[in-house]
Amino acid sequence: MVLIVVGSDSDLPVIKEGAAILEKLGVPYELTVASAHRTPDHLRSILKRCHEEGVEVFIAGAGGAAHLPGVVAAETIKPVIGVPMESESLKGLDSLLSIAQMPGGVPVACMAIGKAGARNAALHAAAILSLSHEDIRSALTAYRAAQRDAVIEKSRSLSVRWTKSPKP
Ligand code: RP5
Repeated sequence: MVLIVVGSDSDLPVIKEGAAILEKLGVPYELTVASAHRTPDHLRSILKRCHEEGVEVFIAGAGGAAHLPGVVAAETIKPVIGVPMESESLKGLDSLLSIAQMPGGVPVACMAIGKAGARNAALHAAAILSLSHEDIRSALTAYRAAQRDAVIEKSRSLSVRWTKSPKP
């Protein structure tokens, strides 16, 4: 249902955070490495195959002059979610702006830089799929409920409660 593509194997530790969430939600996905500038033909052939196989949402992660999500979006009308990778020199600001600032006409949904973005890309892909897949809608609803319960539990265990009135 989802193709996750990253521009380099150096992006894998980050994007795997998102892949783990798709697994948790029971969303079938393929994870691959293909670069818009280093392997353009390879990328195009992967996208063509994924189209034929019925992939419904694309997640593309890249860093620096991060044109990979835009190039993926150029090849499909299906939703494309971009994950800006943290770059060494500009800490991912370059990646963020490259992905977010797509000129009007060919959209890419841009997530946050790094691991938070990778996780949110998976959750956003699941949200899109949940419009037409009941099982994913249930899994996503359960995920949100578990997240809420975990925060409430942490809040309970951390809260300082007055046992006596504070001295004036
Ligand atoms: C981009 O260049 C990749 O997405 C990666 O984030 C960045 C650096 O790639 P490597 O030089 O580590 O292969 O294409």
